Amino acid sequence: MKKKILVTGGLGQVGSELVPALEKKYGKNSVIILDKKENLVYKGLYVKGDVVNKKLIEDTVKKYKITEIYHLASLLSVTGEQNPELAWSVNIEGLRNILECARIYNLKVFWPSSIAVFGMTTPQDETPQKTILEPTTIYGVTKVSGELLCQYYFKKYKVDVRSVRYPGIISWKTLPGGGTTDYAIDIFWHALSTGNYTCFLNKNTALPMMYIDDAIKATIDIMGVDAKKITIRTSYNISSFSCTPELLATAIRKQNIPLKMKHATDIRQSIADSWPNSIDDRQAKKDWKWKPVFDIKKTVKEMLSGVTKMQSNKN
Ligand code: AKB
Repeated sequence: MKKKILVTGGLGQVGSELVPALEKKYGKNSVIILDKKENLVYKGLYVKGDVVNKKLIEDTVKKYKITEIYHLASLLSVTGEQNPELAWSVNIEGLRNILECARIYNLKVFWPSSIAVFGMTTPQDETPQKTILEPTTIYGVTKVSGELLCQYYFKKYKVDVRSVRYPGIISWKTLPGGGTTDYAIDIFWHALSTGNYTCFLNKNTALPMMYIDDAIKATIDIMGVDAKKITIRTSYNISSFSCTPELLATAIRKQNIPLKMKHATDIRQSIADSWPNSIDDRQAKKDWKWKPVFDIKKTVKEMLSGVTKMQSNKN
């Protein structure tokens, strides 16, 4: 059967880079985006709508004969804290709608979890695959609940749903919105415009990060392996590199970009403090041969050239 892929949140930070990668792999007409944002950029098939609208999802699945869903639509950690009720409804009701459709129409699903599932009681260094999950944010609560819901649908209904826990994702094509790890993107835009950046995290706050190309690779890789290889049906730890604001600023300066950084912490500091410093991803490496390509130096080079391009297009 021909693959027909629905990407919810397809116009967002990850979606806007996943969609072209899927089109490249499976063909131009294989992807349909569902997003509540106004579409000003995507030339392919696009449905405007919200993932909490179950009927719309079901109608879209039937109309386009969807075989797989990449369900990316989600509120992140900071926007979640601003509106916990909305975070619950989008992140949990939205996921349940997708899983229900997957159960009825026998669809394969990718859904991203996050390092936000971890909390203050989790070991913070080389955080294990199986460990204490007591998040402090509503975003983390929805991700833990979502992981368990995915596992439940797999065990009870044999829905082939696969997941990875994204770390902070660093990209330049679209701006992220509402995350705690977003400083690792903002810093490049400021470094290349004013040369000054006021970071909302302390200089020594370590967090797991990943360049977008590796996040896309993990997403496509896990969906491509034989189902028998997937031994974790909650969500896999994946890791690339960890950095602090200070380390990232130093890596930027090493590329001959003068950057002055100050710090003014806010609520995001306490969220970051509850998340791991680094992640143990040996299970993903073992089960489906996960291997990142971008270290901090390569990421900084890509970001500097990408953000420079974006800024010169704007002027
Ligand atoms: C956030 O900061 O909220 C996200 C995440 C780590 O899931 N980038």
